[in-house]
Amino acid sequence: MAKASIKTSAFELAKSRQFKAMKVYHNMVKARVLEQRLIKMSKSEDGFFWIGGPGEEAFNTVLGQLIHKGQGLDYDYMHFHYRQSATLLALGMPMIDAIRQMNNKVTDPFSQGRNFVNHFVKKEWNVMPITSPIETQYAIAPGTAWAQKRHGGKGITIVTGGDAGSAEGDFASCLNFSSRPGMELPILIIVTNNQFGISTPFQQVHGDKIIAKRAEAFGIQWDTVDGNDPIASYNKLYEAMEYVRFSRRPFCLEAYVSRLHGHSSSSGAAVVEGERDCLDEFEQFLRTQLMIEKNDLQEIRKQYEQEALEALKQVRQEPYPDASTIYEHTFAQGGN
Ligand SMILES: Cc1ncc(C[n+]2csc(CCOP(=O)(O)OP(=O)(O)O)c2C)c(N)n1
Ligand SMILES: [Mg+2]
Repeated sequence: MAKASIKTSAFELAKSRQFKAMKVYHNMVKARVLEQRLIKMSKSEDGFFWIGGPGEEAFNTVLGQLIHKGQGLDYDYMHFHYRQSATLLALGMPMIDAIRQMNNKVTDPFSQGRNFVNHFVKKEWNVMPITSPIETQYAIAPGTAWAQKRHGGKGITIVTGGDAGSAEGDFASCLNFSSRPGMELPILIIVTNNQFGISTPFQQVHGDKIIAKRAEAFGIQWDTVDGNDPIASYNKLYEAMEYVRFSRRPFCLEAYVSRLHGHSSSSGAAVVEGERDCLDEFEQFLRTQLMIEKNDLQEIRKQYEQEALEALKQVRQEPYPDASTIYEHTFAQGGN
């Protein structure tokens, strides 16, 4: 079988005028380098558990670039999955903050060292808490979309999750709540299909060949996209987001992505042979279509590797949370 690669031509790239190739590349490399650093931390004494997004950098980077970032109903709300580091970086998260959460330091701005890595939350940017129980975000997301429908304006809600999780009832609830006649919601429902739920292959457990097509039964428009191609992803996301933003109706998009290091540190986090690598493919594209030199690309990577290393050195010096704070920010304040 021929090796799959980016199908977009330079002409199509030129057509999508707002796509900034080097800006996308920078963020993709930064995200890959960050995740590789986090994996190394999980194998040394710098972290306990890793889960993250190597293989989703193309799709998640352009998603982040298209989001209207801000606080409150006039901006986009995000209900994300745990493979979304590239999106947070594209929104402006410093690399060091993810490293702080991985190292369980009190300086971690998302959970003060208490949650797993890649479990972001940021009120100022409308990033709702990422949870370990999968798919719950699909049942919750219509809540912000509903508030935005009533509020008016151009803010939309975006929810992401995996293929396996779409088998849970929360996904059906999301389709149902987003499409009630006369109360259709401004929500972009994204499924990132990496063909696996931990160790269960997609083909063994899904009678539905195209997950997004399930939206059709609810009168929701849907589409699929090659999530390994940042240009195709940009164009498709741009169209889908414009549709939701201006029609105030839902849209369901399924992106086919890779899972380059397996499920998590629980499955070893080793490189998986045979998966498409969006970064390799985009580098190839930049070199052949835009004549960018290999050395220049390598320099960019080195720069982010240095940033990640310096960040780790700094984070190692930072304090852990104090045991006395264990019940803060829980339902059982004070432990009662
Ligand atoms: C409600 C719930 N059920 C089961 C699990 C265990 N679990 C963690 S990740 C995962 C697989 C998720 O697969 P998918 O939705 O395809 O997302 P991916 O990890 O592939 O991105 C499962 C079953 C969980 N965390 N929460
Ligand atoms: Mg999956």
